[in-house]
Amino acid sequence: MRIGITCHPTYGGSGVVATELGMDLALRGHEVHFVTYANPIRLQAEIPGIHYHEVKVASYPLFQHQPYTLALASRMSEVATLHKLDLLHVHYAIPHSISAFLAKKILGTSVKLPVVTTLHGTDITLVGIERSYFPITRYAIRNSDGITAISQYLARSTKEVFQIRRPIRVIPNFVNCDLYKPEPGKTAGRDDQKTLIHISNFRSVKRVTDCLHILDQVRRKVPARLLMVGDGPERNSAGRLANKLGLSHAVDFMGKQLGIAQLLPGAHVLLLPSELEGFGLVALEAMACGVPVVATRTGGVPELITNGQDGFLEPVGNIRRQAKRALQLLLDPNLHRKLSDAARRTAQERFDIRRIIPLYEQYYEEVKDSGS
Ligand code: GMT
Repeated sequence: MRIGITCHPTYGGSGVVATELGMDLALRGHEVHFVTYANPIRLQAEIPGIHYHEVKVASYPLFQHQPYTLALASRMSEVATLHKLDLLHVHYAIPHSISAFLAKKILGTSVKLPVVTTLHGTDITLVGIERSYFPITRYAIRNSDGITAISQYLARSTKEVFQIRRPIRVIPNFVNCDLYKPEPGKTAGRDDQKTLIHISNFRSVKRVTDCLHILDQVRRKVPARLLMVGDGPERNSAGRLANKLGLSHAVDFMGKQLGIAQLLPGAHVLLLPSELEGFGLVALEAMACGVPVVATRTGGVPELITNGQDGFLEPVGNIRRQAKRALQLLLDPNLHRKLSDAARRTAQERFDIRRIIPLYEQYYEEVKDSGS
């Protein structure tokens, strides 16, 4: 198939999923056209079958905000015509789904361009429910030819909140278990100091400061450091809290990193204290690397982690219990090994890229055949 993909090309789960999906589709023989304003950060453009089309947004003094959504719609329609796209797959409802809808309108009825929208989490749970975006998000969901969500939780809440009656196909996030894999040598011999890791875009929904409070409690019993990977609005308040708690020497704010698959195997535990997660892709990446996760019981995370078997789930904001779980893992090598092995198994048996990509291929065929 000839597939167009649009995503937010920046650091973030939905862009990562879209990019990995596109690259794997290309490796499976499809022709894949990315249409975005910048090269998605993980895109390996040298893979045969991968094409990238930049969206240029012309500025004009009259515009206080440049109309990216419109420039994107124009570019989508051009790429669809030039490359005879069979389907357009957009990730994150706002604004991509609306641009795709407009692109279809530009093309008119003589050209078929089915649009699949994948919902990732905050496009529904935060942005979509904002008063200014609610009607257009609902319109986008109702008017896409196919809708997928990355967890049962997200499909359910989308249906409830936006009163959607049509089916939403759940296709979970995935990981490449050949790239994300344990490297026992990386933590062996590091028992003098344990390593906790947190990876996110440092938005308030991630509750990054909880990681510092957890580290504070852990360090009362075990020498430990915390790697804080990523950047975003809460970066400064996290830095200030680290100072206030006297933890600056034990916390490494590493900023945005590309080599997550190389960083993760060196950690003993991943912390994911989020208020809400549509899925929690980084938890899956950690599990594939055999790194047990201490996460919050929220959103789609319980569909990934089975509490006590391949990770731990605790209530949002309950630092004491999250710290206790991290300590259990750090102090009991048998428990750590058991959960590490089980986490890797879960990633391989349920979420490996080879299992999930065919579900998208099958869905594309269904949407195409349904004749939109
Ligand atoms: O986590 C973020 O805020 C980034 C966001 C995105 O769209 O880039 O992530 C969402 O999509 C990921 C990939 O599907 C999911 O694994 C994350 O759970 C989801 N984030 C939230 O719902 C907060």
